[in-house]
Amino acid sequence: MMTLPFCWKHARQLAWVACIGLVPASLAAQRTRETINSGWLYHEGGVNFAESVNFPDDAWTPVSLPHTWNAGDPFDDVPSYRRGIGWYRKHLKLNDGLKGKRLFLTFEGANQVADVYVNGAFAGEHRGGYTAFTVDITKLVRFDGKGNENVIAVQVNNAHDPFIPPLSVGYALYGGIYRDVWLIATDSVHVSLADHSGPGVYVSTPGVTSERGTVAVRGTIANDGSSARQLRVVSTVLDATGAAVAQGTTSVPVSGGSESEWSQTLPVIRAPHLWSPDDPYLYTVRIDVFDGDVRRDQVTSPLGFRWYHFDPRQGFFLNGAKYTIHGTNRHQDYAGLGSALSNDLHVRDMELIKQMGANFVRLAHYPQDPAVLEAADRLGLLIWEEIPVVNYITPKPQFTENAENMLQEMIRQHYNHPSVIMWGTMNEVFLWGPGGARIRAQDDTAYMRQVRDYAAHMDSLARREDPTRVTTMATHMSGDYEKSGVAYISQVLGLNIYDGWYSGTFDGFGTQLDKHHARMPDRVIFVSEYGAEDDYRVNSLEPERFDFSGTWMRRYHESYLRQMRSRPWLGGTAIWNEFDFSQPETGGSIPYMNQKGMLTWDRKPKDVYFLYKANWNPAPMVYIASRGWTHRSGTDSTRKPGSGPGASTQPVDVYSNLGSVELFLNGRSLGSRKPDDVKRATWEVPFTDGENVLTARGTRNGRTYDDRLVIHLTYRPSRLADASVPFHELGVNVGSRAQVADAADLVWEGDQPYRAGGFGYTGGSARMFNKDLAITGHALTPLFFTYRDGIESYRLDVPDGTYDLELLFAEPGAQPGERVFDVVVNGQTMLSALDLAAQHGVARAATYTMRVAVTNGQGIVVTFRPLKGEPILNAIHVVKR
Ligand code: GCB
Repeated sequence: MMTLPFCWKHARQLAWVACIGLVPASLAAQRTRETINSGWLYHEGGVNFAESVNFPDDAWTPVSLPHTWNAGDPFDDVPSYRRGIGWYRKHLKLNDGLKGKRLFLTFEGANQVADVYVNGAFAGEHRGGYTAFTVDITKLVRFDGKGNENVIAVQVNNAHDPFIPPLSVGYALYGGIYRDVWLIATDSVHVSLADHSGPGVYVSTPGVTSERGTVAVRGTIANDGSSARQLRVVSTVLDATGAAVAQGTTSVPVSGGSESEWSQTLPVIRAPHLWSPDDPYLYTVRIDVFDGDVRRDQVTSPLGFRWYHFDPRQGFFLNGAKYTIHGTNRHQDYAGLGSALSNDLHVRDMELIKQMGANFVRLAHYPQDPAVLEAADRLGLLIWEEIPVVNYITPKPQFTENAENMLQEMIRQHYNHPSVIMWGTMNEVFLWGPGGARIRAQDDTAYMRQVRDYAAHMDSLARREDPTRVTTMATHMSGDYEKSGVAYISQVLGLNIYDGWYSGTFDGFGTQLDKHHARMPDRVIFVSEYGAEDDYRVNSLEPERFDFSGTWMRRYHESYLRQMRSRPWLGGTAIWNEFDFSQPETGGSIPYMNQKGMLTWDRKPKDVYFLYKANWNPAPMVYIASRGWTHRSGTDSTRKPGSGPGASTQPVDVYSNLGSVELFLNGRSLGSRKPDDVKRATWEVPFTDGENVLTARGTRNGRTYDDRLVIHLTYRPSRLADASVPFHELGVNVGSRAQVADAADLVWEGDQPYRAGGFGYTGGSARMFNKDLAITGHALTPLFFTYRDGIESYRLDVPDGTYDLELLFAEPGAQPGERVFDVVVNGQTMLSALDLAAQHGVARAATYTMRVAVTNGQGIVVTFRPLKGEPILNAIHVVKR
C-alpha cells in the first residue's frame, strides 16, 4: 500500500509546484499517541517506597483519570479541604511493537507538584497544576517478553507552596491527575517533545491580509540515534477539505544524540479563507520529517488566518474591521467532579458559551485543557489565557522561576491556536498584602516595587516568547496599580468591576470606566470581569443589592450591557463567570459556591443566559424569564384594579430578539410588546391561585417561535384571618424582601413591617451575613443569610386555632455571652436566655418549634427580650394544626 501524493487544489498553483514523491508505507514511521487513563490505583496521603516496583498496591483504590481527590471535601461542612499528597500507580503493559521506540508520557495536568517514577526510578518532576509536562521514559521501561509490565508511580502534592503560583485564590485547588495522560511513541528521529511540552513546531502567519496569507513554521527535530542524519522537513498547508494549498521543504542536518532547530516560510496563499468567530475556518499544517524517502515523524497543527489589533480609542479590530468583543470567563470545575472533567464536558462548555452568543472567553485564572483550546479554534471563540498568579506574589527568585516556566509552557503549548489573542500574566495581584492577607490598600512600597519589577519581567518574557500576540493582566478597582506603575505594563489593561454587587450602584460601572479612560487615554481598557450572583430559589419583586435574587442579577446585567454598548472604545468585555464554580471557605446563599454563573454548577442555564442570547446570538428566540420562580406567592395587595379577588398581578419579563412578542395567560392574550434595547419586554400578569400557563409568541419570516412556562401561585389575602381563603401556612424570609422557595415548594415570603390583620416585624434593622461565613446545618441557607438585628417583636394575625410555630436562627458573629435574649410567645416565655453562639456556634442554623394556641383573635405575638446585646430573627414559619 502506498500513501497518496500531496497534490494541489488550485489549478493556477499546479503550474509551479510539483507533487512530492511517494512514500512506501512499510518504511514510514508514524508516531503513536494513546491515552492511558484507565486502570490506575490511588492512595490518599504520603507513603514510603510507593514508587518501587513490588510495592503492595492491591488495597489501593482503582480509579480512572481524570481524577481529583477533592471532588467533595471543599463543599462539606468540615472546614477546609485536603491539600497534601496523593499517590497514583499504574501497571502499564507495553506492546512488543513499542520496543526500540522513543517513549514519552505526557500529563496534560496534575495539580500541583508531580514526581513521576518508572519502575522505581525517578523520571521527572513538574511544578504547576495547569500546564502539561512530558517525561522521556525510553531508558526506564522494560520489555521482558512476558507482557512487558512496567510500573508508573506518580506522587502528586497540592499543598500550599509559597513559591508556586497560585498562592491564594477564590476557587478550589483540586489535587490529582485531573487531565488525560498520554503514552507517545516515536522514532529515534522525531519532532522534539522536550520544549516545555509544546508541539515542537510553531506556526505563525506574518503579514496576513485578505489577499495574501504567508505561513511561517519553525521547530526542533531531535535525533536520538547515534549517527548524524540529513533530514528533510516538509510543511504542507491543507485547507478544510484536506487539499494541499502550500508547501515548503527544508533540509535539516542533525547530529546523533542532539537536536536541530529549523524554520521555513511557505509560498504565499492567495485570498486565504480568513478565520474569525463568525467564520472559524481552519487550515491544517502538516509537518513531515523525512530521512531519505522514509518518513520518520509527522505532526499537525491548526492554522487560522486572522490579524487583529487593539486601539485605546476605538476598541478592537479583527481582519481589518472594528469587531466588538463580548464574552465571558470560564473556570474548569463541575458539580460532583471538581476539576476532573472529561473532554466531552470541556467541549460542551465551549459550545454552551458559543450558543449564548459570546465571541470571547477568558480562561481564568489558569491555562485550561487542550480540548478547550481545540474547541475555541473550531467553534470560533477568541481566547485570553493566563497563568495562575492571583491576589499576591512571593517576591523571590524561586517564585519568579516557577511563574516564568508556567508562562513559557502555556505560550508554547498553545501557541498554534488561532483562537488565542492575549496572554495574561496575573489577576488582581494587589488584592492581598505580601504576607498573604486581604487588605484595603497596599502601603508597603518596597513590595509594590517588587510587584512592578516582577510584572515588567513577566510581561517582557511573554512578548519575547510570542511577539505575534498581545499581553494583558486583570486588575481590581484600586489605585495601587497606577501608583506602582503596574497599570502601564501590559499591552491591554483588564479591569474587574463589580459596582452594584459588592458595593455601589450599577452606574458605578460606567463611572469607573470613564475615569480610567480619562486618566489613561492611551491604554487599551478591557473589562475582564463583571458579575452578580443569584440563587434559583431566591426571587424578588423588589430586588436589592446582594439579595441573591435572579431579578437583581438580571437588572445588573441589563444595565451593564447598556453601559458597555455606549463605550465603543472598550477593548472588550467578559462576564464573570459563565458557570457557577467552587469557592471553598465562603458563605452566601449557597455556601462554598460562587454563583455569578450564566449557568449553574451542573450547567443549567439561568435567565441571564437568555438575556445574553437574545442580545448576542442572532438566531430567533423567545424566552420567558423567572424559570427559577415557578412557585411564588402573591397577595391581593399586588392586585391591579379590575383583576378580581384571588388574583395577584405581578410583572413577567420576556427576552426575545424578535420584533414583537405577544404574551398569553391561560390562552388569553395580554397584548403584544416590542422588546427594548436589551431585548426585554414586560407584562403585568394577573396570576390566580394555582396553575397559570404563560405562552410568549412571536414570528420572523413567517416562522413562529414560542416559549411556555407554568407558574404556580399560592394566593394569600393580606388579612390572614380572611375567611375566603382559610389560613393554613406562612413562612417569612425575615430580613429580606425576597421570596425563597423550598424543596417542598413552600414559598417563604419576603419580610415586611407589621400591618394590622397581616404579619410583620417591629423594630430592628435588616442585615445580611458576612459573605465569608458559611452557614451550616440547614439546606435552605438563603433563609438564614438575612436576619433582623435588634428585633422587638414579630406578629402574625392568624385566625384562632392551634399552630406549630417555628423560629429559625443563625448567629452572624457574636461570641458566646455577647448576645442573649428571651423569646416570649403570646405572653409566655418559650425560650429563655437563648445564646445562639454558646448553644450552636456561629453561622450554625438552629430551629425551635413550639405549639401555640390562639384564642380571642389575639393572633401570634412573638416578643424578643434582650438580656445582652441585640436579639435577632432569621426566619419564621407557622402551620395551622
Ligand atoms: C474577582 C476575582 C475572581 C472572583 C471574583 C468574584 O475579582 O478575580 O477570582 O471569583 O472577583 O466573584 O468575587
